[in-house]
Amino acid sequence: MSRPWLRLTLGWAVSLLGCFVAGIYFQHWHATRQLRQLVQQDAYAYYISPQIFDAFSFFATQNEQVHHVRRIMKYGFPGLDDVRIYSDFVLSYDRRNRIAHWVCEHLQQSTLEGVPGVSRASASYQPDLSVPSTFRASLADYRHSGFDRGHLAAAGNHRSQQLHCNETFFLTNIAPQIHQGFNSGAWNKLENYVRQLTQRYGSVYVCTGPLYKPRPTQNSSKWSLEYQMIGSNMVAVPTHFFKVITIESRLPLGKPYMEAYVLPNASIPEKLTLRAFLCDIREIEHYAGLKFFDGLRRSMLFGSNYPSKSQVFRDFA
Ligand SMILES: *[C@@H]1O[C@H](CO)[C@@H](O)[C@H](O)[C@H]1NC(C)=O
Ligand SMILES: *[C@@H]1O[C@H](CO)[C@@H](O)[C@H](O)[C@H]1NC(C)=O
Ligand SMILES: CC(=O)N[C@H]1CO[C@H](CO)[C@@H](O)[C@@H]1O
Repeated sequence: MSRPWLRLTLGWAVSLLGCFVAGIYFQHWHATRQLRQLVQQDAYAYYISPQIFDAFSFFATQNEQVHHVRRIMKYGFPGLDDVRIYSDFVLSYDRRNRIAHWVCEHLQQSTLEGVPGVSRASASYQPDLSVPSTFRASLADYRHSGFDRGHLAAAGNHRSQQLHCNETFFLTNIAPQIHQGFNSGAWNKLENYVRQLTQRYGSVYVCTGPLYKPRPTQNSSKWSLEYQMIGSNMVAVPTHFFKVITIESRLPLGKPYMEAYVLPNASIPEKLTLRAFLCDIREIEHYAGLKFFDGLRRSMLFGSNYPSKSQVFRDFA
């Protein structure tokens, strides 16, 4: 057999193999993209995604989006109602009340430090158009309502990219809050406290949301729930707001520490310390119908018996 023949055959074989590999690669790329979209839209798909992506790791593509959701939601979803994924936080939207059920963030020192040029001054409040208009809050609902547009995931926690900061201004992450003594007072203090924890311990998971707490009626034998609604879209004004905080230990194999705060949506006297608002996590779960950091076995948690005094807080008080 002459050598040109051999060369030709070899050339054919190589290009055939090339096409074959390119075909597989394209199919794989296409399927991965579809899968990624599904995982973003469907919380169940998210749950089983590790197995699927393991099976797909042949061409090891970078799943940036999936990766960040898995990082933020490391300890599990508090609930699965209308889960929405943003670039630096994840939330569940309450269509009936037009505000979130919960918003989860993972804070690290790097995201707090901020990058020059990234600022909340260049962000603006806006409705999230991905929410169906029937269930969407609008800017007009808040106008002249007497309430602040209060952040659930704080803008100051997301300063590594302008997009991250911008997204905290979507009305899905906003709730009506009293200005005096709350949004500009105790709530702000709580947000600062969470950032201090992050500076000190390095990795902090925060879940924030509204509560609608019933009160005993005059006769005390019955309970009733009353809350305001603002604007033509009837955006609920929660009676309380909560933050559930999980602090990861710096020590290898160290246990995470967990604590929670509940603040009434009211003007809170400045002399009250945050410590006065420490709350049993099970109480929040009871009123919110959520389950926090279910991925952590509670018995594994330091402080999981919810002491009335916060160990961590002592460092900051
Ligand atoms: C952030 O929001 C501002 C104002 O809405 C807009 O001009 C800017 O392009 C946004 N930046 C990014 C990165 O999305
Ligand atoms: C309290 O109880 C009395 C009768 O015992 C009843 O007439 C009244 O309506 C009750 N008030 C409320 C607020 O339920
Ligand atoms: C405006 C409003 O509804 N404020 C409420 C916030 O929550 C506290 C505690 O339930 C109520 O006392 C306020 O009336």
